[in-house]
Amino acid sequence: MTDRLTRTTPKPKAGIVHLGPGAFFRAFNAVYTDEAMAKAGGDWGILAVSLRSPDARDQLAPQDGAYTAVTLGPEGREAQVVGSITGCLVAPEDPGAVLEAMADPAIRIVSLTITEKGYCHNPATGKLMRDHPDIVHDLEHPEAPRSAPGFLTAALARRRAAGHPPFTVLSCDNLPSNGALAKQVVLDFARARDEDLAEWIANEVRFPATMVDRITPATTEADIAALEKAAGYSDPAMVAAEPFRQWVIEDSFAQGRPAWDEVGVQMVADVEAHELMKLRCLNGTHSTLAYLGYLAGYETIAETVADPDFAALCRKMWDEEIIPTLPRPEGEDLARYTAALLERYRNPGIRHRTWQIAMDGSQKLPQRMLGTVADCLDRGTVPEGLCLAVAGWIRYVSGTDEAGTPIDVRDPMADRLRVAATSADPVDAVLALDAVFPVKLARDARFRDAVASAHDRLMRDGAARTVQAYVR
Ligand code: CS2
Repeated sequence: MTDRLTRTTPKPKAGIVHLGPGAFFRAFNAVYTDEAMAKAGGDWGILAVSLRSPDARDQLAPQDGAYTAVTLGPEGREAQVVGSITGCLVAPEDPGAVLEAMADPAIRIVSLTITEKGYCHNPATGKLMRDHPDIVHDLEHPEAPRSAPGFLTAALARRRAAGHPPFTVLSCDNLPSNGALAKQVVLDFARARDEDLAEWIANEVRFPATMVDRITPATTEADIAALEKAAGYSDPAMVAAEPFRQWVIEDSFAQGRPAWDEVGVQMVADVEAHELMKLRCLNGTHSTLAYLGYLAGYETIAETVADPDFAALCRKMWDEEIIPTLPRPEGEDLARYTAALLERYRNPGIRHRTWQIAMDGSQKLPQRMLGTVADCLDRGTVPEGLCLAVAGWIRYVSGTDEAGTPIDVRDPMADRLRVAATSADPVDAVLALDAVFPVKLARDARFRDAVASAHDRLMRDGAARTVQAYVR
């Protein structure tokens, strides 16, 4: 039998509860926090909470919370054992235990990586969806919630009732103004329960914004086997990510924070310019490559950008469409940033599947592409590359690829999207979905016509030839 991983450092005391213990959290928040504690101390261990599946707990518990973070560089791999996780709870098994942990005054930060759809908001308006099934449930059962807004509100209510100061809510998802969005959904939820509670939250709780960046594909059996071969132990909780990482945080914490600034985190007064740069340059082209690359038959991002036409597609979109809409964040050079991005996409050590990134497009498109499109239109230009990407998404969510094979489309709106994208008039039917497309944009004939013509072309010539025609 192969050996198991064991803890190499003493277990810290928990100061953070983290919702969403997936691969990204384990390659990012938990690593930075581990390094910050090693450097500067502090009781900032992390109690991880899964809102859905027991997988993370089942993998982490036998290892007492320890796991291996592997860095996959173009020239090889490096491994580090991470000890910042103190335990892992599975919310559906015992929501009361999660609330109790969040209400404990030793917890000073509750951080989130729950993906876009975890906020239960309308992506086009940023408001809480009152008719979301989890929100309906949580308003009826506030002490046994399912959703992140439900847990945050109930835990804050307990702290207020007990006279404890609130925790800081730290959103680490790829959403613009993620702090303000987290605040919005929590306040919308709290208002539906108790106006006084909502007012207390509005006045007392900090919701700093963050920009997070590290490419971290889902861990595969092959990753686990490779680590086992190299290190001599089997670690099902391991993660593998690229060498690059960047975390920019608005420095607004009511009760302290780990010494993240000592391990490379940028603590700043305003995150917005960094956030826009990352969401539009990285996530915008990532999603573009995901839809068009998948349709062209490519399995990973590295394979997609090995095709020179797809690499040229990114370059052209950055130079002509995306960068002109961006303010320059302090300390960044956008030409250098995007050149480095292409190298990150090319990293052959990272097998990031186009199918994985293609997930949840209805929740991702607004901040990744549509804001840029709207800004271009306001400036009087039609961003053909982004319109092609939107058309690629419409083609993708129809649920059948270019060879007629079904696509496993994962999206909370998958059914509605398929109906719209396979209707007689797919582009108009999809643009009419106002949870995704702001009405002003959907009504802009320049946008509509560019998407429609790209969609016609995709249907006629396929993705590879359409991309080629766009870049040449
Ligand atoms: C990706 C992101 O899956 C996706 O949608 O675009 O997870 C991306 O890898 C990260 O934002 C990189 O920081």
